Amino acid sequence: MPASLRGTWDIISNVNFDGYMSALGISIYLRKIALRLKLRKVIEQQGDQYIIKTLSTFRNYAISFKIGQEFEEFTKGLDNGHIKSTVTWQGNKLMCEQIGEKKNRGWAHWVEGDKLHLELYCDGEVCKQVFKKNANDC
Ligand code: ECB
Repeated sequence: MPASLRGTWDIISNVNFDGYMSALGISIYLRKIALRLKLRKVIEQQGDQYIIKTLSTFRNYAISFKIGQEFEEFTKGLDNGHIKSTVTWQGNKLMCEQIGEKKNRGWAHWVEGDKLHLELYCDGEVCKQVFKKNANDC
């Protein structure tokens, strides 16, 4: 069983977020705002059921899913896309495939030591984010 992703995690690095957002068709205006945000992930898990919240001072975003079960995702407040998403474990990585208008879209989460890693994929662009466990979260 891979390391638990559960907890509250605060971003410490964010590489090529702008490239990822550009691939999603986000306007320069929103990208400039988004690039300044200190993103937080709050991940809850009960068995195969997960909730992943992305929190910021500007907007929040949340998904809820069960491992291996396709769900309809509406990326409200992001690129406002309707996609079909499926999350599975591939080794120690929690991988999401997001089928829709955008090619090669998805993400991967994994834990290494006390860090949560995230890669966001869209149309050949890869954004790499790293989060550290929030000090108030045991
Ligand atoms: C929700 C905080 C970011 C708000 C940014 C606002 C405007 C920019 C519009 C789109 C930017 C594209 C993506 C935002 C980046 C992170 C949000 C969630 C990324 C994601 O798919 O996370 C997964 C994996 O943790 C779970 O939804």
